[in-house]
Amino acid sequence: MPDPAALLELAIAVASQAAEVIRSASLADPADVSTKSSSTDLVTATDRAVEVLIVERLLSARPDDGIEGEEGASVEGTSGVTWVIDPIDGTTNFAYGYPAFSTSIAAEVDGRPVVGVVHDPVRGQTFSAVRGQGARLDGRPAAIRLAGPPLAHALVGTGFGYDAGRRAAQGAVLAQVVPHVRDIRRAGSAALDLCTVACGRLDAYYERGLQHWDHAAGALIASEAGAWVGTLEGGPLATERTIIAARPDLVEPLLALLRAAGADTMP
Ligand code: LIP
Repeated sequence: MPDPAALLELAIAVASQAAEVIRSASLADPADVSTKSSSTDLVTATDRAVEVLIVERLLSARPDDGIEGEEGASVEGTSGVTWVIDPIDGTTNFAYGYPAFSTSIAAEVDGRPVVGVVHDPVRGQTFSAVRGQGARLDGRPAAIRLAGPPLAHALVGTGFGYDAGRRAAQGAVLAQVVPHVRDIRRAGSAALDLCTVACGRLDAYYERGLQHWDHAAGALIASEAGAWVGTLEGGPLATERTIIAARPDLVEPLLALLRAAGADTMP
């Protein structure tokens, strides 16, 4: 078993180096922005450059590790450790200069996250967790709001996919959810949303269609902070499921509300 503290230290250092590139990036040249899975799914030259930097730094420190990156980096490792990387989570925000995006780096051992780091280059904040050792914000313990308002007064985060059909279905579910909560927040970065629950700035978050790299680090941070992290449909976190992170006391009413809203039958 690799030393989790060493993996954490490496991930934090590399995420901070990535932040320097992100902060100094300019998207002046329109060619720097292109699309992927749909016309609304943006990728920038900075996403790609930051992923190359992160992979270089991780593999120069740990050459036998594996890599799974959003922008295509894929390395089969021999050490049992695989790094799951989202160089810029919230790329649409980044491309617009809308200040809500992050770098997400998780270390998984035999498919299980053991270390998670989410760095917010706009606020200069680093969320982190080691499995079984709690969550931290800038090195200080971070925890969910243990007690708080009932669902009707809960602040809930969510998000929408890049496929128009799925967006329509997510909008229909949201129309059913909004009257039954305090309000909704749509930040645009799942990794940040999960960390926002982890430090009590949101009471709950749910989204369907997230990729592994969107949630690998943030889900560990939220669960180590005391949140219930799971899926509406039951079973492990997966793209075809609705991922939820919430104060434990909100889980049952939130699951019931999402089911009543048809979230478990969305495309
Ligand atoms: C984004 C997620 C966000 C979701 C977007 C997109 P990306 O990831 O963080 O929660 O609503 O559709 O998936 O594409 O910016 O890495």
